[in-house]
Amino acid sequence: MYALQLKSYAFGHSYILKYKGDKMKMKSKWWKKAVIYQIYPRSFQDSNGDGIGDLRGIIKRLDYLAHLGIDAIWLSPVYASPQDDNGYDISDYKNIDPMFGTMEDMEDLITEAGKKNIRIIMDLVLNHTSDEHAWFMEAQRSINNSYHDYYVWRDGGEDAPPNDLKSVFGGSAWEWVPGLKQYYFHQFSKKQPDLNWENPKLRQELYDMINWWIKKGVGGFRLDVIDQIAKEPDLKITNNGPKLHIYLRELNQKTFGNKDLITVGEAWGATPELSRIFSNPDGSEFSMVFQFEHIGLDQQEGKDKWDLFPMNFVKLKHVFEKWQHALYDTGWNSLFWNNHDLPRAVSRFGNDTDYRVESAKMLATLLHGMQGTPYIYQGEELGMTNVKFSIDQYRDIETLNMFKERLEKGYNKDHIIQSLWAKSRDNARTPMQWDSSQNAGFTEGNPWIMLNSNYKEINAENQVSDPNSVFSYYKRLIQLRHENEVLLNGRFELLFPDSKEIFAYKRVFYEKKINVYCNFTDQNVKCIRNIKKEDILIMNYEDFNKEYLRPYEAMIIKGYIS
Ligand code: TEU
Ligand code: CA
Repeated sequence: MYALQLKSYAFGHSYILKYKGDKMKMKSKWWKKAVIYQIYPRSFQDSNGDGIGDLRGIIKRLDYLAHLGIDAIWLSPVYASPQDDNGYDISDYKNIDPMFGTMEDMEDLITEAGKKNIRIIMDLVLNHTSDEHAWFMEAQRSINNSYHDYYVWRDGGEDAPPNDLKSVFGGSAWEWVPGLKQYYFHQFSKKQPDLNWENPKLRQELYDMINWWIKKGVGGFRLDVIDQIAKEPDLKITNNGPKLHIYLRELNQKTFGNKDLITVGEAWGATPELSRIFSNPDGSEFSMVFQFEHIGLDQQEGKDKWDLFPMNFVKLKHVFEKWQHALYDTGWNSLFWNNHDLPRAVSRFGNDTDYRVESAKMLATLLHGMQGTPYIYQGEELGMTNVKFSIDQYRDIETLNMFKERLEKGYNKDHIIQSLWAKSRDNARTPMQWDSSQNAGFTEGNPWIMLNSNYKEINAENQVSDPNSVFSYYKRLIQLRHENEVLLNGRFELLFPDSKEIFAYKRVFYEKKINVYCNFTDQNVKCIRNIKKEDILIMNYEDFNKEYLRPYEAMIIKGYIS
């Protein structure tokens, strides 16, 4: 196995040497071959019985992650926080919330993970802080306070906000502070005031904080809503503001720019053109961004995610094709189906009843066959599913606000609940399903949010030892990504672009190629392929058939350009 890895590395390298200087550096970046695993700490593993996952819990599960074979963990925020938005409201960037443990636990996690060659990617929230952050407490005291300008303030009369900009979580984006006779701007909850990036002192404080984390030995950063930092609220510009790339280049130069770290910016407003700037191979901004175009295809046009609509499958293919082409050699893609804000992939894009295992593997094949860095969201590797809660079982601020708002607007309650079952962020936040014991081995106490009742059937213990499980399939896929140079470097070519059932594509690297075939339906679909058993790199059925693809069948086949 090791020899094989070396060989493919050597091959990649000789190719690199023939290539232009800049690209040489680029091709050898570790994060291009890496598979990242996202942990939502409060739902991963509790170690002290308080019902909330914590850092000691993660340390306990590092063997599981090493066994899966991932290269890095993206850790959703564990900093001190009032938890209004589950940690995305930070009150102290340089402290760990006691709920999750101590700074010593954090350092242990970095060290222990490092021993298993797993890097820790911190989640940086630089667009806003908590309203309980010391800066905001000061800022609120008086308009002459030196921290006042760390946030975005505007004059206005009571009940007359500067404009009608809305918060992502509902209601106005402006909050009135009577003592100051001013409004502050918040794109998320009112407990998440936006930072003012116009202020160079604020920017420098953020850079110092980031460098402090870099010194602790982290492997990189995921940057929360980073395309929203350069807002111009008077012009109603929230993302991609005119100064965005000036700020990002400064951020890069003052912190991670010359370090061997992975950086991934969350950018809901990213287009392919913008993403070439964000992920420019010259390293001036980030390694890559999360863009969400494939995530918005199952909602009514011009409406929001709650307004459900059947997904346009052909469009999905073309969206992936567009991004694969656009960033080839000019940037880098991140590959993901889900995260802590999104529904479970198998429920959303697959079939979580009759073909749960097949479709979970199919989705994994489809994504991991493309060019980019794949992200696995905790539990995805088990084929965990969405949950059908009643309203009192939901915990997420976005969900609860939306429910209230839509009820007030006169929406039918059952209709709202249908939207929540499909799209609530809590679908992704039910506790990790470790085994079939009480609370799935997540906690010995009362879990902060209910478990998905299917944990006796879907859990890690069942799957780790089963060679046919979703888990074992992910493990093999990850291995393949580490070894296969066509997966790393090959260009992308969509096959059967108009098929309404099959998602298939080629990856081509010099004379080598691979073909990826995925059936997106629960029917047999005709698809004639000339396959030899020895060329199959991975497949989700035990045998193969040259004439048709069975329900949710998927395979990756290697070959040569003839
Ligand atoms: O998410 C950004 C964001 O815009 C989401 O809130 C998204 O709009 C929503 O989930 C889709 O309906 C990031 C974090 O990932 C999220 O968890 C935070 O709540 C948010 O930023 C604020 O920090
Ligand atoms: Ca705990």
